Amino acid sequence: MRIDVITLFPDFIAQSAGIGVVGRSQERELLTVKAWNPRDYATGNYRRVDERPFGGGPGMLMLNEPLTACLEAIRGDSEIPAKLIYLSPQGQPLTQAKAKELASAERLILMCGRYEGVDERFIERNVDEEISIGDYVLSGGELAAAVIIDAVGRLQDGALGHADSAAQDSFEDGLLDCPHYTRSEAWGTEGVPPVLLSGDHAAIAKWRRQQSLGRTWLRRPELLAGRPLNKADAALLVEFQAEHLKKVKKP
Ligand code: 9D3
Repeated sequence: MRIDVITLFPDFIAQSAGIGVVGRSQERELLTVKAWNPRDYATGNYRRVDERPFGGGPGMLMLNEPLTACLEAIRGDSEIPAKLIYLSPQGQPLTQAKAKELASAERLILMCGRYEGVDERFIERNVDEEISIGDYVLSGGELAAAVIIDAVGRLQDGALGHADSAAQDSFEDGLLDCPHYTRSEAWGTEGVPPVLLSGDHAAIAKWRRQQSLGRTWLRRPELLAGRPLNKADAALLVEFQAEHLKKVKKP
């Protein structure tokens, strides 16, 4: 897969896509991330990339011409067709389902806004999808692009090791992860649920599933709302809820 990114901060994109699972995906040529700077397509002595909005008011917009020239250069750099995705607070929220859909494309172009954003006509003419990463205010689209590159890059075939195969992910089955424990010189096994030390793999799997269900119920009940549980899961959750009630009701 290839991802081209339009950004006034190409170094940030290159750096963030250079680490961890995504960095390794690039080294193994499962993924290529290329950042393009509209400033390189700006004209005049000042190479301006911002402009005042029609109608006045505070703040600037991205200047259209450098964006258009940059996009043309990107489209000309490869024959592979690509959707243009604009990262913006007005977009559809990113989900794991959307990440999967994007991960199946051969090529994507991500556009990061700065200032107050992009001329609506540029969006109408060029943008295929608008995506937000959540309901909070960022100062530009770069962190959102890095999030998408990470979510999509790790889904490329062969990117993940066995341990965190995509099928094991929290959200893959719509539940939060169970708690984890490891060796500690200082803490020993104190506070570690005994079942994890039992060596009984079936009991451990059952406990983990129950913790996933229970924590989802406690912390993110909306994830369970539209989701019928099978008999085994329903029984595990009822047992967790009973245990939880005992704990919180103790005088
Ligand atoms: C005057 C109101 N503006 C500033 C408070 C609106 C505004 C413009 C530009 C708010 C944020 C931004 C920059 N944000 C992004 O480019 C962005 C973003 C985000 O802020 N939140 C969640 N997802 C995304 S994706 C791109």
